[in-house]
Amino acid sequence: MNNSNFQTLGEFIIDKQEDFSLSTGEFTRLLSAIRLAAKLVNKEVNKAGIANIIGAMGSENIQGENQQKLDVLANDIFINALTQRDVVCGIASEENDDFIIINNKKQDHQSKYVVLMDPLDGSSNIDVNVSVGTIFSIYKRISPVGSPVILEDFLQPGTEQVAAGYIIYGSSTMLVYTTGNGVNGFTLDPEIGTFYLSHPNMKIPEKGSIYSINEGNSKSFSPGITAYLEHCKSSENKKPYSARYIGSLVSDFHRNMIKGGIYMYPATESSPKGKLRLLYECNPIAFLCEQSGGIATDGTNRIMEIIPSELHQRVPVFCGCSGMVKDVMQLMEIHDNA
Ligand code: AHM
Ligand code: MG
Repeated sequence: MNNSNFQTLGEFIIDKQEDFSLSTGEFTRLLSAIRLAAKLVNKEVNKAGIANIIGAMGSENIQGENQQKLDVLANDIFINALTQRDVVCGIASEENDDFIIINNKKQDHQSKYVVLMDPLDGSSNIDVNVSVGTIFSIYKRISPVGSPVILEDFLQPGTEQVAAGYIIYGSSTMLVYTTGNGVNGFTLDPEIGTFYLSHPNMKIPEKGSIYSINEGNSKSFSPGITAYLEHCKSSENKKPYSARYIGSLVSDFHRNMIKGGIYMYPATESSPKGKLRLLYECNPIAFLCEQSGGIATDGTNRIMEIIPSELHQRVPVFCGCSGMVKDVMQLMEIHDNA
């Protein structure tokens, strides 16, 4: 294959920068830092299996350190890539209790962007060789430039996102992102370490026939959700929908976006507010979902309009094809509000 015919992610980012006449290049450099961190995490994820074998044999790495857990390593890689380039003034991560104030080489807190991320979502899947992902979300700070970031810079509703995306470390590695003008997907050529535009202007089908939910929790589902699951399996549809649940949000959402489907994580007995995090998982996925033509809701509210009250807030989530999400919302309206 002659890859030189295809647009690279780097070229795409620069082309888009030219759309903003007042652009300072800071956002372009921020996306470039994420692209670099994605490649570094990809390298680590790909060697996870062999590292385990070496680890199991009692070996240490070259510095004599024990193997670091991959989600912690991914967190460090993203934080380092972002802090070393003066492209963000703060980071909040699913891996850290509190947000991080950044004021590195460029003094006086001059950067205007904050990044919120789940550096390695679904990391329990690593040991069984199943795809995992990084999810990120970018906002402009609301506190004045020149001062340290504050909690309110991170507690903005998803509608304020400047960009959001994910990296899926799968049978191939892809970076998928939006800046509010549609969704574009880039596939990594691992031989030369370059992401190429492979999925321009991604659109989720209006209707689909795949449903993704941890049905093991079904005893604690509301009557509306139970009715929707019956609908998924019923012969009212041309044929029953297919159940597909990887247990790795990025992989389940990515598949549903391409093939058409719905992802659901409702409130359960053990997670009464839902399991997934509003800021690190639901908002960025909701932005991508809407930008590709889908819907993302907590059952009643648009995910991106929820006003966050804490960094690690959890919410129920239903996202995917608009037709499917409308169906489950309608059944919840009928059965759960009675
Ligand atoms: P994590 O952030 O601890 O990895 O948890 C998030 C993951 C999602 O990727 C996935 O969809 C969900 O948790 C699976 O949860 P469950 O095992 O309860 O079905
Ligand atoms: Mg997660």
